[in-house]
Amino acid sequence: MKRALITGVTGQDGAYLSRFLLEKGYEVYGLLRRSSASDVVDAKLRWLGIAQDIRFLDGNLTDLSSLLRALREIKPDEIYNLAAQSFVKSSWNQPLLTGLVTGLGAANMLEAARLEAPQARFYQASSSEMFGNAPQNPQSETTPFSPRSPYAIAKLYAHWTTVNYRESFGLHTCCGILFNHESPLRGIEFVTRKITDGVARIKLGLAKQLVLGNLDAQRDWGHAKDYVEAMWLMLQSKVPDDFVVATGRTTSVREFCRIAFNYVELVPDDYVTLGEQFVRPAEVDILLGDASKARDKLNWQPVVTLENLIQEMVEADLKRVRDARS
Ligand code: NAP
Ligand code: G4F
Repeated sequence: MKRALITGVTGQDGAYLSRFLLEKGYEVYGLLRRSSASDVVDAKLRWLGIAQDIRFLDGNLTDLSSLLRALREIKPDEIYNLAAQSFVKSSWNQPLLTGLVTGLGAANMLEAARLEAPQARFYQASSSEMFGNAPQNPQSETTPFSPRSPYAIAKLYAHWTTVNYRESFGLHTCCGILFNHESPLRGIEFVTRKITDGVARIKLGLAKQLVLGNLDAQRDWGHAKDYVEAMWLMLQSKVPDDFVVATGRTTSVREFCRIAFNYVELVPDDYVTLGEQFVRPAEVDILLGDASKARDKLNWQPVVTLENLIQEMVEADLKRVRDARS
């Protein structure tokens, strides 16, 4: 039975990846950081009905000793480094924390792997945010990076450190340059979930408006459950490499709103207002991925369409809001 260690196990991707690996027969270990909200921190894993199947280890990406101890104890075959301060907007308010967790945290994890589990295959959660306002659309593995947020800068440090550990020490490390991926388990602060939650509240009479920032930004949105499969496929490949994972379709926030409101037979113009507080100091205007390398070398392609993703998210939020009311 293979063993996998997931950092960020309580996040959106950690939850879907855990389910995927459990279904493949893995022993799944998750790094859990100490929280005063320990009764709810595993909510996403419980939503998928798998919290009891994860073996939790106490640790934090900023504490190298905890990572060394975790790896010494379980000697995993595969390590998925998903933990991060992952909310781009917060990275301007907490740039040092973002650098520490999202950037140096990955270096800590790689160093722990080099010392305690050098045979383990290592996945790093890199991001399309690293492309910034790229000179060309779509973006692929050869597009130059041009980060526009403290988050993207931290991810770039983690990305190159992961590549460097492959080249310097021969570790089997892969970076997945994932474009935005969403699900009913997406954090409520991200725009897609904020919209589907807002649509549900408005439809059920609990809210009158939805305040958003830049409606013209465009993102290449896929479903998280498709993207965690790509993570796993990368680590099954004999030769470690880096891959873009995307749908190849880009959509504006405005159009995402239209589809979500339309699903409950409403129109966004009656409810969406603009709030300066949600506009970023520097924006990434458009992201559009070219995942042909992942398709050709990993035989990966996304299954869920944007329309189906939005439908699933709106339905889940309608149910959540109804359940909370009753
Ligand atoms: P997420 O839902 O925000 O989850 C982040 C996870 O990191 C949570 O489990 C969180 O734990 C954990 N974490 C934060 N700080 C930590 C620390 N100091 N030590 C240990 N754990 C810590 O993120 P996601 O959407 O699942 O994304 C997974 C990864 O992929 C992230 O690295 C993200 O930056 C990257 N990524 C995401 C996307 C996307 O569209 N979703 C695209 C590209 C890359 P708590 O539950 O305790 O907060
Ligand atoms: O949903 P977002 O906050 O995601 P963003 O910034 O693209 O980052 C996500 O995807 C990255 C991959 O490219 C990941 F690396 C990262 O960890 C995260 O998962 O914002 C999407 C777009 C932005 O252009 C933002 O300006 O939506 C725009 N937006 C407009 N109004 C808003 C809002 N974003 C948020 N969060 N809230 C708004 O009210």
